[in-house]
Amino acid sequence: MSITENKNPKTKKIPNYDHLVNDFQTFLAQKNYPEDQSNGIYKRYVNPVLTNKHAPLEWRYDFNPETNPFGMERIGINATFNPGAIKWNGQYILAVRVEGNDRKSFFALAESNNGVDNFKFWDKPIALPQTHEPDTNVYDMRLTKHEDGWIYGIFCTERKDNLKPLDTTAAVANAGIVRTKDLKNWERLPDLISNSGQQRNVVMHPEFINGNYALYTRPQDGFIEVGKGGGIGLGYIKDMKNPVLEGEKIINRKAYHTIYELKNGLGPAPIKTKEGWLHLAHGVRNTAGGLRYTLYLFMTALDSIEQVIYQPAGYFMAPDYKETVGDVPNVLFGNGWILDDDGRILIYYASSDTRSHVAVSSIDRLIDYVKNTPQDTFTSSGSVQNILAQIERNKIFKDAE
Ligand code: M1P
Repeated sequence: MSITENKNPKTKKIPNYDHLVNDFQTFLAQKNYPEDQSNGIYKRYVNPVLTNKHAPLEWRYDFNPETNPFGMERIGINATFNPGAIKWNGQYILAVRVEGNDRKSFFALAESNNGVDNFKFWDKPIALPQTHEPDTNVYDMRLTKHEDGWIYGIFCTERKDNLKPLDTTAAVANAGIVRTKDLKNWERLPDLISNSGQQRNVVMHPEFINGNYALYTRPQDGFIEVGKGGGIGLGYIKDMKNPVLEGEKIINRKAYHTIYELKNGLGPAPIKTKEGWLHLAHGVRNTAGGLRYTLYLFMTALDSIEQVIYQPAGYFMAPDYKETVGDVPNVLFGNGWILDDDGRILIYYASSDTRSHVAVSSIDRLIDYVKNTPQDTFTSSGSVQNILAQIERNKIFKDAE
């Protein structure tokens, strides 16, 4: 196909963006609704809260007719996923992993006044300050409002593994750290210094523990494989300007024949409840169809954050049929949630590394869920025993009918 350019300035058409702008505004104004069906634990909302179509037109189009005579999209946005979350000045803010068609991801904040629809990106993405060793790619920011008065953003920074110069896929992952007081000005701190070769899924605990910062980690041997390491770790840092991780130990291990058999990692910072610290995490297992990522919950003790006191068996949320489809199929990943003033918990999660969603529950429901859902027995016969015991307990209700 050949394109003939109209070189006559009198008859030259100027691209008209009115239609695009109107469609974009209509799209952003769409209402979202909870699904009719629920398991009583949480309710999913029907529409994703953020997709690549939410990216502002100014990011994607060059509106100058001289430099963009065909009105073409210049910079494509591929995906908007794995958002960190915070409620700030009454607004629900997501720190989104936005990925361009060039595969690079970056962070951009999106805001809504109700947390379930009408999310709108701020005008500009975050221009992340760099360390002496520039990031090649950054992703999955966890936001923690710490009692020291700062909001910390801990994310994965990925760089080429220079020890394997001939392998163009070899990478090293570590935790990058920024902090802010207004979500506009970000101070970059040095990257995490730990004993592990690689780190991903690093999350800051919101309170000091014995005067130290506490960080959840996920030490791993390789970029993808956790190897002989893995599990959700916990370590301590004295000074965030020199973030040397000390005393790292695994508090939530991966285990054979579970949903976190291959690897696991913490999601957002835990929520403090009257019963303990509530955690959202992801577990990964291998299947004939590739890796499957699901979300699970556990709770640690208020007086000892290293101690898991409740952990229901199996997953809390798994990809539904639509969610299994995307760039990396069969993945749910959640690194942001908000405890609202009325006890609602808005769980932000992404499906298949492509788009972001919300599901809503409450603090009371999730405490009940972690305390009263049977724990893993690690055997089929144990699972059957759990069902038989429940049937037995239910008898008195059936007999009373
Ligand atoms: O592709 C699924 C996820 O893979 C990684 O998570 P993890 O380190 O736990 O395997 C991350 O790249 C994450 O962003 C991604 O969603």
